[in-house]
Amino acid sequence: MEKLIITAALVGAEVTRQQTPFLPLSPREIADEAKKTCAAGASIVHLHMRDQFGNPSQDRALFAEAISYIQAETDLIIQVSTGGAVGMTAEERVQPITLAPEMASLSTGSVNFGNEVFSNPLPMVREFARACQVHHVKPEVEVFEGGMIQNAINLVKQGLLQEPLHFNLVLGVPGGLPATAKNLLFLLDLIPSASTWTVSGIGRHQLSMNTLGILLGGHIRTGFEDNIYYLKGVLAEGNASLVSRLANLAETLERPVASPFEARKILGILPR
Ligand code: KMH
Ligand code: ZN
Repeated sequence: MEKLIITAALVGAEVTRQQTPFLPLSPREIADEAKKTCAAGASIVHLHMRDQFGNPSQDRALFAEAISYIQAETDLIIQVSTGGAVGMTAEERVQPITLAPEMASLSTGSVNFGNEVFSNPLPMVREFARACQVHHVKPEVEVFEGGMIQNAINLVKQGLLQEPLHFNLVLGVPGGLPATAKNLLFLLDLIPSASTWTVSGIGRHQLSMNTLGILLGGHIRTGFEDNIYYLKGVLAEGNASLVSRLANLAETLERPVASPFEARKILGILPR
């Protein structure tokens, strides 16, 4: 099996300081958190930003500030979000791609998201895929439902995505595909055989989905974006504690953890 890539999704768009006091918010806090997760075994950070009030923001300048700290202080692969938060416009969401990070998330379809809808009409998805091409950004295809995989395959046929694709299979979003082993295997059956993949489990499903990812030869995503608890009722005191638990588990299961350099090789990302 390949070495294991651990992605740390540090902050997301939905979690609040009321829910956990350990949530990083400012670019400086997010960069400090990135450094700690790097030391713990992460090789990719998935980034969202927050404004001065802690609200989700896709502001280019906020991303630029956090990215400049992270690049100066670590060799992490930076993956910006193009998902942003429910209700944001396409113009808002696409902003961080123009900074030409190494990676960006790209959701290839719409899904119910709690009581709301995470809306990704195909013309907008095509526009984001084109922006990734223009800025030489490797997309991570975010999948919340099986149909999103076929949409990604169609984008390959249209020349807007290149194989091998890299997927993040997100299970357990309320309104999306539930987090079960059977559903993960169902999604794995749908992705093209040359693809790489990572798995995210939401809330209490994070550890079980990550464990399956390690055992099945995929890669894994953890972090506060998906889950804030270390154990039932016990908050994780930082993203790094979630990362190091997985790094230890992977070592126990004899699946060595990839460095950022090794992760670039696995994903076919050329060093800048
Ligand atoms: N915040 C969610 C609505 C992404 O980063 O690409 C969408 C999301 C996906 O977080
Ligand atoms: Zn995200």
